[in-house]
Amino acid sequence: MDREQGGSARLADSGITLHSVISISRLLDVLLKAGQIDTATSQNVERFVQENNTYKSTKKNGCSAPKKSCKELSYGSRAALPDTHPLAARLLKIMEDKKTNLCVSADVTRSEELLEVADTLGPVICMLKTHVDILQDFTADVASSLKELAIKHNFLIFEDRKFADIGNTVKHQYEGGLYQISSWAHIINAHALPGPGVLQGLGAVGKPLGHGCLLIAQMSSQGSLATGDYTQAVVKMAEDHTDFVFGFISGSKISEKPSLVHMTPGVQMQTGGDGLGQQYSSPEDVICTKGSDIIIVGRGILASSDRLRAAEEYKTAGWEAYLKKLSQTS
Ligand code: 5BU
Repeated sequence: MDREQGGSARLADSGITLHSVISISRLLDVLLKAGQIDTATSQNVERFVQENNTYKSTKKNGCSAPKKSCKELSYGSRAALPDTHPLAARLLKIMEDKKTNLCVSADVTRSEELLEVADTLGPVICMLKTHVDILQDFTADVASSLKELAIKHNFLIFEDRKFADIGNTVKHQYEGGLYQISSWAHIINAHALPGPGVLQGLGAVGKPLGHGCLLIAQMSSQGSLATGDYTQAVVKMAEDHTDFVFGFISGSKISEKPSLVHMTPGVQMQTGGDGLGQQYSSPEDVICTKGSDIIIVGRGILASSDRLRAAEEYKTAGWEAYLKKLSQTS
């Protein structure tokens, strides 16, 4: 049986054609149709197979690009597409200009450290991701300083709030409370779980301000339930709300629309996990093999004794993977 994890491609590289009796996808089809397994199981297995495909083509630069139906466009070209959301266009332009697809996840608990991270790493990132509710000393001044640093270093601010309630509640959570997120974050994210009302509520606040939202289509944590049909439904919801949603949090490219941006957390040079469910992939794997656009890196940089040097290394790795991806489809 062909497990479809690279064996036939590897043999093909040596001029050998594999004739398999059955493939894993055919087997899944048969079992699904016979009612022996459910859709979720079938999709989980398919995902596992894809994620564990060890084949790296020797024909081009050693990176196995994802299946593509069309040519991969540069960040700059995507910024200029007519249906790209203005905020996504701004982001893609920053990425092109600064030659970076690195978003740093500034998961620190003191405001002074947050601002220090933003000022030090600002020159090498396209985006700074925050968790404002883990700060022990947040004030409105911190938000103002962060905004100034975003202007100084030309990056966008993404508050990783993961809104997941009815429209009326998320509207208040986004605009009000202690943090007044809409007054300083260009980007927020939301779970699609509550249905489109979550976007109506958030959009009522964010759209007039020119802000944008990412939908969480997949998560990097082990055993995440955001897979298969759920992920597909999130893609549809995003594609139906492109006046506010400009992309996804996902492990790989899940929409063929070049106007939508894919951002991936769970990135470190060393793959593995953190013992609390987080699962790591390398920048090369995320950008080149999985076809995502932006790497989100937290502890891979924050835990380093030289954060700037670590961020520069991630910036270079992410950018080289992007150039490799472009060269493979040009
Ligand atoms: P890390 O230190 O690189 O593991 O931090 C990852 C960050 O990305 C952290 O702030 C998480 O809350 C965030 N994250 C994630 O890790 N996985 C996800 O699926 C989503 C967000 Br959504």
